[in-house]
Amino acid sequence: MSGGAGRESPTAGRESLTAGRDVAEGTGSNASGRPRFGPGRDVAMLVAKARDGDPRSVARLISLVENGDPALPEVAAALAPHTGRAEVVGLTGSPGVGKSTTTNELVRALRAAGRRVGVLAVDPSSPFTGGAILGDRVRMQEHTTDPGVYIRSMSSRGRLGGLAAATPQAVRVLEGAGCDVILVETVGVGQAEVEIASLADTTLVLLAPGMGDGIQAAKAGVLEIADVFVVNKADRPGADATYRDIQGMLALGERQPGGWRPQVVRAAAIRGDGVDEVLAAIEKHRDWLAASGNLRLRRERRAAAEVEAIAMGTLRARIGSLREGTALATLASKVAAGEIDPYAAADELIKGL
Ligand SMILES: Nc1nc2c(ncn2[C@@H]2O[C@H](COP(=O)(O)OP(=O)(O)OP(=O)(O)O)[C@@H](O)[C@H]2O)c(=O)[nH]1
Ligand SMILES: [Mg+2]
Repeated sequence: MSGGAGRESPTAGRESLTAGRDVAEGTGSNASGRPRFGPGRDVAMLVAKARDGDPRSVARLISLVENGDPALPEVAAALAPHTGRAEVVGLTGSPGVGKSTTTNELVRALRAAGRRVGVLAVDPSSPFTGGAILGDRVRMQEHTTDPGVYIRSMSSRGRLGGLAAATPQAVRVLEGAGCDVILVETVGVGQAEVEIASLADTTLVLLAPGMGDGIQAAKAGVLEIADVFVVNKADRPGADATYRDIQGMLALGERQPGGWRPQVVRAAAIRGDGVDEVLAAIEKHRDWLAASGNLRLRRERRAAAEVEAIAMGTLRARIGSLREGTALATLASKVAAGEIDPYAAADELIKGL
């Protein structure tokens, strides 16, 4: 496995598997000159190569996920036996708080410990890969030639269900490719980030002094999802005040007996300071998860959300296609004419799905 992020061309891996397949029925290779795939075998082959650590295959699989390719059920089935073991760590927080810098340092420390690391930088707010992602790449460049690290940016590209639905699948790809630890960075502190963060075993919420983050975090419900708070930019004035704010807020919060008390760690990621402490807090949380039975619970909750997101996506697509069919039109004219009530019509519609 190698750092696909640094080498990948901007369009690499973007064509869908089905597109490749269409071309494969033509002249022998697709437009980009890649060898063609035969139906059925292509997914198995891609997954096998990804498992061997081929970064291009990992990149293509994640592109399939990102684009909502019709081959996804097949991909998920091929990956399933190889998933469920990696540690997933989410990093979230306001723009510019230092998520990528911290991620970069965590990657360095994890690599030094011999772990294989995957990084997903997820931007729920922008439909296209933009500047923030480029920044991420620059920030993490030192790892892009390390075969033990796979870095990938994802944007929503207008996909139905958004990144909240796609991210768990991308995590599965990285797990399948042999990553021991997967770091998921999401920008901002909105609802989408909360959803994405909730797929992690351990969620880090980053704050920085002078950004009014304490209040922001409380507002956005981020307090509930944080397992570890990282007060980054501790080299700047005001870090102690931010630290005290968070501690104060935590003191007010109620916890069940034996529940997890979020850790608060000070760091200056830009200098690599505090990174060992962040890792120690992650490990401590992981130990608590395992000892308390919460690891299994969290993962089951995550799987439930994943299944639900896929089912909702399927239902939404089917309901969407009903609009084009006659069933809805027929029911609508009956409702408009007062022949049946809209609830009965909705029941009728659902029965027909
Ligand atoms: N002073 C100081 N600056 C830092 C520290 N960590 C990161 N920065 C700087 O803060 C800026 C933003 O850092 P990033 O790591 O890109 O932040 P981010 O949260 O990933 O940003 P987005 O992905 O755009 O939301 C950069 O200029 C970093 O060099 C730190 O510990 N101290
Ligand atoms: Mg970033």
